[in-house]
Amino acid sequence: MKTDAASMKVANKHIVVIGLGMTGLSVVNHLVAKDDGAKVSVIDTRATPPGADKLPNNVALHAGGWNMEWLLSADLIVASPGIALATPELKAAAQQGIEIVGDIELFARDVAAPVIGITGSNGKSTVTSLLGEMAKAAGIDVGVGGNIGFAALDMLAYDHALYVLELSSFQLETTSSLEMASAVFLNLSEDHMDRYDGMEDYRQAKLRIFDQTQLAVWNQDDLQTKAPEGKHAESFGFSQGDYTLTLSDGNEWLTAKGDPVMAVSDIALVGRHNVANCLAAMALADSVGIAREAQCQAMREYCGLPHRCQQVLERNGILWVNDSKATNPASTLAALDGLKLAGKLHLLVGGDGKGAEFSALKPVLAALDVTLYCYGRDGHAFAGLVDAPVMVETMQQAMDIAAQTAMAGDMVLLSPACASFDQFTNFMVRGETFAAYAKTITEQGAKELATE
Ligand code: UMA
Ligand code: ADP
Repeated sequence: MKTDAASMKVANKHIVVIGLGMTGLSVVNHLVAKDDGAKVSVIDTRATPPGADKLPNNVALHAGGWNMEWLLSADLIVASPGIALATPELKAAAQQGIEIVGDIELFARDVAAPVIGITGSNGKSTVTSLLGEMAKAAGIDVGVGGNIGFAALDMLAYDHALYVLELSSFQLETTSSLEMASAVFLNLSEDHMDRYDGMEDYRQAKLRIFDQTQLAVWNQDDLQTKAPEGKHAESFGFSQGDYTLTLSDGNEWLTAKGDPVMAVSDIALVGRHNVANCLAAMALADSVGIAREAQCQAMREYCGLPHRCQQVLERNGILWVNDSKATNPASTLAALDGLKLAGKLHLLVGGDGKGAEFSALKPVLAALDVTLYCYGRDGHAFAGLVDAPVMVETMQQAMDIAAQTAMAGDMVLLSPACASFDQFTNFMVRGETFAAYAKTITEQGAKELATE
């Protein structure tokens, strides 16, 4: 642990933590473990915040709204990523000069090993976990966490030799002193428009990842990700440039700085977007000296995380695919890219659209034999994309109809282009519900057929 001035900033202070979800709880535990005289209080605007039962006894909680007395008497506010800095209460605190940081800033102040950071609109978790696998294959004691679903501060207790951090734009907004060995901005597409004043505002939040990195890695196919000049020692491009594809004997090869490393056909992950993800992961792996053989081993073996274009069931020749993590239009486009089916596509879309615009899907859907099922709060926003959409209230209703109409060779794909929060706790619960319900209704259908 660092013992410099930065790390001492929280000693003997009144620290108010905003939010008691995964982040808030990790912040509380981190601050309490320091045992340095700081008084820690928590505010969560939800009536029953998820972490309340795990809160240490000596930490006070105000739930169900704001407590301005606590907030405005704080020496330091640690805000969870789910709470916007533009919230009037936080703005009032900022105007009084109270410092507001996030969990990653606290992580930055105490981390004592190299850090690699990954941001972008899509592919963050895939690249983060793949890079983690590469490091493990090289025998490195690596911590993998952040926005991927394991709070960054919870990793510090393990004293890892390397940290691979997935960073959301929300986390980057509240981070100012994270020094990294390398960092990547994978791609930019519309997301979180309910939190940003347009795309440029969102992009600027993501570009903060390059503020203090030795090596900046950006996507040469997406110039919006380009690292600003002069802020870092080195800069590499992927997709085109330093980490790219070359052709050899008619086969595509992942190629690093002119060196053909592995045939694309040997990558275990499926989909064109994952080729770009591999190139980005290779650039980051090189930055900390992970051997090429370890990189290749991970790329040959790693099949990806659940809820990302994951085949969950094949029954009666019908394939059920869970892409619940497709929470914006670009990720749904990635799922449809190059999709070849013997039969029809039954595509389930809808949920919480986060203010997004879905028209980019229209020409892609026009080229497919598809039935579009629109459900959830913003399902109506998809209605104009095809001629005869199936409009329903819930994902399960869409699945019932799909199960009744699908034939051998068809695919039922949940790739909703929306967040899940209108009807589910999170994208994982949505994906698990999809997988479980697919089994239930196809088994029921089989029994009905047997008794006919
Ligand atoms: N909330 C309130 N009041 C509060 C605090 C939170 O209403 O006082 C709401 C938020 O608006 C949000 C929900 O509660 O809808 C969760 O917010 P949170 O900040 O408590 O979230 P955590 O449980 O701490 O989870 C966060 C990330 N979530 C968000 O940024 C919304 C998780 O990423 C991340 O895995 C976790 O920290 C650990 O780092 C999830 C996510 O959806 C997967 N991220 C977004 C994305 O990937 O697009 C950014
Ligand atoms: P993130 O953590 O940024 O949400 P994930 O790796 O979890 O990214 O993938 C989220 C969704 O985006 C999935 O539907 C996945 O298939 C898709 N996806 C993954 N990588 C890319 C990419 N490079 N470009 C577009 N979509 C992608």
